[in-house]
Amino acid sequence: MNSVNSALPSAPALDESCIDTLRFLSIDAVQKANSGHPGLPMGAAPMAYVLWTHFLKHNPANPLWADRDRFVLSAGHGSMLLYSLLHLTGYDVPLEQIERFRQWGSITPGHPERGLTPGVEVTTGPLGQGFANGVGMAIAEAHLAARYNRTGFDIIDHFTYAIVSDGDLMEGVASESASLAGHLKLGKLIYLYDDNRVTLSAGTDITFSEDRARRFDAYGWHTQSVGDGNDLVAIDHALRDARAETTRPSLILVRTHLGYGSPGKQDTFEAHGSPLGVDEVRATKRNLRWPEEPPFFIPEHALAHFRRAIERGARDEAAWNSRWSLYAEALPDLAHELEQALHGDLPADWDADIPIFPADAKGMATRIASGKVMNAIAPRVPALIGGSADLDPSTFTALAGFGDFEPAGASAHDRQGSDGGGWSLAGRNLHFGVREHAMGAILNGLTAHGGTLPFGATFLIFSDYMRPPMRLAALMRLHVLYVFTHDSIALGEDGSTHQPVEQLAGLRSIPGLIVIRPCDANETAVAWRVALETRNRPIALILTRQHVPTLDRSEFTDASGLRRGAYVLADAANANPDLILIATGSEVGLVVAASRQLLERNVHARVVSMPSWELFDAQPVEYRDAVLSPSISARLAVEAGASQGWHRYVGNHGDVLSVDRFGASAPGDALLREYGFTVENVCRRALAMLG
Ligand SMILES: Cc1ncc(C[n+]2csc(CCOP(=O)(O)OP(=O)(O)O)c2C)c(N)n1
Repeated sequence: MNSVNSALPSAPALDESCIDTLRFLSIDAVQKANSGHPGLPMGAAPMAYVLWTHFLKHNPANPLWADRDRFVLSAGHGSMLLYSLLHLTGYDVPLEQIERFRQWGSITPGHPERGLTPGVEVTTGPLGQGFANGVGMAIAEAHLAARYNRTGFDIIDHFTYAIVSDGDLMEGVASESASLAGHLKLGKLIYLYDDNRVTLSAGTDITFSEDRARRFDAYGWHTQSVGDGNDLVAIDHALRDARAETTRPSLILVRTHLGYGSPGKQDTFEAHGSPLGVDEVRATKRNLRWPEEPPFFIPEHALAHFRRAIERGARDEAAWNSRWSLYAEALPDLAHELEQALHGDLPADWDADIPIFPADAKGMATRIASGKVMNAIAPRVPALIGGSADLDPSTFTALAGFGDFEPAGASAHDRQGSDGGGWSLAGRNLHFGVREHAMGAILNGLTAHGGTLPFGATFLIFSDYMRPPMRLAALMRLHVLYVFTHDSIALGEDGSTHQPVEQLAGLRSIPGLIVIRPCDANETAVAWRVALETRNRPIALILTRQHVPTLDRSEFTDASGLRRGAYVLADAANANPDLILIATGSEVGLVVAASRQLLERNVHARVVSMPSWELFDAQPVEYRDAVLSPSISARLAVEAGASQGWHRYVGNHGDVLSVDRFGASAPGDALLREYGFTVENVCRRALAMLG
């Protein structure tokens, strides 16, 4: 655990000057950009100052140091506060970049973006996401500490802090993740709540009147209130108490004022999201006794004070490095394993136990094959952790015998739902509860933290509940895995509410997300290989509830063709196809059967398995043309989902057998029949296309 730097107030005039530097850098940048959010930085500057100069363990020279404290500005619209902190404490965020806030090519975008600006841990802006990301980071810390720390070697030992706002606390994902964080007793999670009681369009008195402290008390959080957001000593004390509280996450409610210091706009929603205006900036500077000129003024003594972070950071990291050396010497295997996990590298032979599934006409649901593959991978890939949103028995995502993630002291002999291996913070099975949205955002926090390769599972239909964090995972280029089962109307009796129709099209529209819908057990195994080997992108595996035949790969092309997104599973016997049948997932078996029947009528079909558009689109044009030969315009795509997007592959003369209406409650076989997913209908559509 890092020590606290020094007691507050250090020197009241210096503190004040540093805080005003944060405030005015922020509002000058917003004013110059003529766009942005000045209000939050002005009110929250004191708490940010206390946290960053007195508590936060970080090294501006190495923003990726593994054991740094994590800081999330969940209210991403207050980005200028974060950029000011990064610049002042010595990150590679030069003043020119502050002056180029929100401009083309700058590293200071409107909302903080991971990967663009050194020191930005996660992309925030969609309110509530950062709140839940922090929960994921704290889970990562607690889990890695439980697995890798040894007596005398606290290799993983840091806090996760965030500044959260009214909007963050109003969003449902904050409630979901706060509930889980309280349950998990994440004692090293500390949030400062910028309680300014104003949002974008009004005061919170018209929308948000519950007692926030009692709400978080009820979640099992430790709550404290600071009545005056400018009271540095009170903030300092609250942060100390929060750090001392080891069994509950902390929320510190700090009463602040939006647009603090602005004579005309403080406490009004006008201060939230528009520049104050040249005159009001001047009036605010006068009010807080700050030089009106030049803009972007940074007093030398303030800069020097902030920049002490560089020396402190170097010292803290050096101390950690020597601890690491001793650790690596004493426990080389453990150190190697952790290092690999932190780098996101796969161990040698990680895939040695992935099974090859024998051909089987009755086959196996791809969700079941997936479960077998995961359990073959898990012993060899220690970083693989995850779970489902209360659907383990359906998604087959339990890692059997690898423990259940629960706080220490949770005696659980008689608990239901164990995946075996004991309940502890070292458990690799995460039980998210019925909280898909939080699950998605927590997965982002886990990957952003580093050291784990997380997966989350639910029914494909409920991926809708996870869409905001999935989009952010893609935007942040995070290696997060999603296992979505029950992937079509064929799931049957649960009916239209549970039957995905437009979800595949929706997921495929997210830039950067790789969607893979394997056709059988062996494609599922290859899909898992791709999922683990791919770095810097999220991957969604789309799996069936129902059995699908395991294809005989001595007859059909090897399942490794999945790596290229689409491949010729079986070409026309005469090597001169009349048409191409394209299918994904459970519909591949159907088109294989149809191709046989067409052959009896002397119609020669090429069968293409197309598990992933994204992987296929990334292939060179020669390969794509070899699979979907431009000379063959008769193409029928078959997928039990919305047709949107398929015309790009079947062309103007092609056809799509799809589901463009909602499903219904009936046995899966009956539904497939009613919706036209039969050999006869595929043949009929194929023949119609050929005229
Ligand atoms: C999910 C989501 N919905 C809406 C917005 C648009 N928005 C940005 S800030 C804001 C109001 C936030 O108020 P608060 O969190 O109190 O921030 P403050 O006014 O203190 O700056 C809104 C609605 C958003 N960024 N994210």
